[in-house]
Amino acid sequence: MEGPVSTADVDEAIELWRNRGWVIVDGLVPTADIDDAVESDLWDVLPRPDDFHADPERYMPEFVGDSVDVQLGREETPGEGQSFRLRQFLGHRHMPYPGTGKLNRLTVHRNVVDFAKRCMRSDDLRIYQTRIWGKYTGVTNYSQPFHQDRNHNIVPDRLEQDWWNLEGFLYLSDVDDGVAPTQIHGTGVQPDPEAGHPASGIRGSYLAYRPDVWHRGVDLTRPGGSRFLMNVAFKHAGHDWIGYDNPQPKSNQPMWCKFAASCTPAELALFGAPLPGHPYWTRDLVDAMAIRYRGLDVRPWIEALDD
Ligand SMILES: O=C(O)CCC(=O)C(=O)O
Repeated sequence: MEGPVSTADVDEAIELWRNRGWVIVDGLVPTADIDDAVESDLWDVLPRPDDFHADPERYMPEFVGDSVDVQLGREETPGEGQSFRLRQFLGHRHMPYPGTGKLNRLTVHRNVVDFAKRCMRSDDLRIYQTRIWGKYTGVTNYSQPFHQDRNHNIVPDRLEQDWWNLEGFLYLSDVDDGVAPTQIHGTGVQPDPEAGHPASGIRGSYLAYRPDVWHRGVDLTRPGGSRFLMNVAFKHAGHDWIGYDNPQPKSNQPMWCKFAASCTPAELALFGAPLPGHPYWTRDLVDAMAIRYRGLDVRPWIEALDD
């Protein structure tokens, strides 16, 4: 393997992502920012680990029922060892999240967005995947085979430089042995099942990988263990063949409106909103935007209108 598994040096991390395909950026988001958001909001969307493990039968229905796809809770794929099992995909929660809004703000944390822009050498990016994923020891065997993610793109991935998208996990809890650090291999041919490097990292670290990187989820083995992360993935604007999550279905709900009102034009553009100066905007539309997202600073849109 070329280079270290993880680094706190952002310049080095960008080179590793571009040249090797993956990197863990150690502590990309300050621990205090993560802890603040987790303590304020995460336990409104997922059970606290101590509660869950003290009484799994009580918390399981909520854990399953609030998952993005509750069908996953109904049956288990039989089999041992490295295999995809339906229940591995429980515990997904879509943005926007309830609470103070701090968890929503983490989605557009400046350090992650700047890192993605520098990796992809563009300011015109879209966040195309944004969700939380919680795993708890004992829910299922989380061990998967090595794979490349084929479900972010409706056509085959174009893998030359600058066609890349950037997949990423922002760690909301410390991820170390026993709580399922993703096993990362690299690009090339499918590795043998025992290959790879554990993507361990403290909370606030960001595992970034390209679509051609082989990786796999592993089981949580620590009694009472849990792992929480936020998927935040980026694509170039206009790459409509890539997608996963989109905010439109919830964009008239108060949680999204509060988040949108807190955003800069550049942050809203990460979800596809036209920037100030775009021909889309008229004075009436900017006024409607101010009503829809009460509190949004619409001055940049007004100032960019043609007279
Ligand atoms: O949860 C993980 O560590 C990786 C999961 C994964 O790669 C997948 O489900 O496609």
